[in-house]
Amino acid sequence: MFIDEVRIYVKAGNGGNGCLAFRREKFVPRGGPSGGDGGRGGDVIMVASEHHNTLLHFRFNPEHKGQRGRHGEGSNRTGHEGESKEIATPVGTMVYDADTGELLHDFTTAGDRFIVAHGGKRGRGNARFATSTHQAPTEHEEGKPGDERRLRLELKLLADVGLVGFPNAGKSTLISRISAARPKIADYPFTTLEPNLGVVSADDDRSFVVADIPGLIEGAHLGHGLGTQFLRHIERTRLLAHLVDVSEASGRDPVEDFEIVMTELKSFSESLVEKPMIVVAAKIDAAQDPDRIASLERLARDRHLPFYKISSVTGEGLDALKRAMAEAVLKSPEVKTGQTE
Ligand SMILES: Nc1nc2c(ncn2[C@@H]2O[C@H](COP(=O)(O)OP(=O)(O)OP(=O)(O)O)[C@@H](O)[C@H]2O)c(=O)[nH]1
Ligand SMILES: [Mg+2]
Repeated sequence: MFIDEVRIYVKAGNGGNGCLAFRREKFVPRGGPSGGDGGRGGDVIMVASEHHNTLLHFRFNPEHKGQRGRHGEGSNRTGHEGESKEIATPVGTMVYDADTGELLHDFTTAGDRFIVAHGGKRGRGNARFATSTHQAPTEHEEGKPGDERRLRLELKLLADVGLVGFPNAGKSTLISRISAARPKIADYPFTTLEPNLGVVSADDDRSFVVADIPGLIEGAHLGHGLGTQFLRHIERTRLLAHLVDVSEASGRDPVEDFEIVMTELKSFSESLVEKPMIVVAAKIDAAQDPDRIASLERLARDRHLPFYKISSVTGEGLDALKRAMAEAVLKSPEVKTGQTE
């Protein structure tokens, strides 16, 4: 299951205080109590929106507050209610109380609303306390504080781009360079045991989600290595980025690596190999022999697949690859079928 996560702080508005006042009018010797009530504090309300696919906007904006209610005034004037604060969140967001871990709400449909912090109650003014035997009350209440909460938001994401390739090809290193994801990286195969997700922001406002999954080896469909079960996590992606280690250190041939991974993808599902694919020559900083890169490039050309060269160590080619991914994601239709979680 793909998860993106943020923590936010919400504070509803405090209720306004009730007022203590007595009417003072010319020719009216004993005016009664006239302190108005305070206004209610504004709520903080989360609203599920179709226009958001990530929790990224919360990272830059982690605090949300409702407006406080105004205090009551003399002449029985009630204070204004505080304005509620609405915050948009993607459909699929689950809201937890960050302190207790309790699940507060699961947003499943667009337009769904949920109050995450209730505004404070208003305080009553002294006019409210008058009775026939108690005509000059001085009691009046303070407004109550609004709810204050720390929330943890979780989003079950579907990735747009899947990274595939041999173990050790540099998939996790790549996602760590282009997103905030910090997966384990190590110089041995099968470092990644579970999919990692990263949200990548392209130049403008656009962002997309990349899934880094375990590596594939020959015979994976027979259970070799980590098998192919985890490939279901990328069945709904719009695009695959196929990383091939072109450095000498791999001890294998890039073109052969490519074909082996394609065979494994195909034996898992025909639809995987039919997805748009970008071929990525990885670790070019460590490739002494230019032929290793050239042969892979030729293969990509023969198959009419876009080809990019990168080094996650020097950063070469990363911006171009990011842009190419963003454009391909934009162009490819959303994949509706075959979802498994
Ligand atoms: N020289 C060089 N080394 C790299 C580059 N990218 C990754 N590496 C190294 O390659 C090794 C494997 O990197 P990972 O990112 O863990 O590879 P992976 O594809 O995620 O591997 P698995 O999770 O095992 O499938 C690490 O030692 C990285 O430091 C690169 O661009 N250049
Ligand atoms: Mg990895």
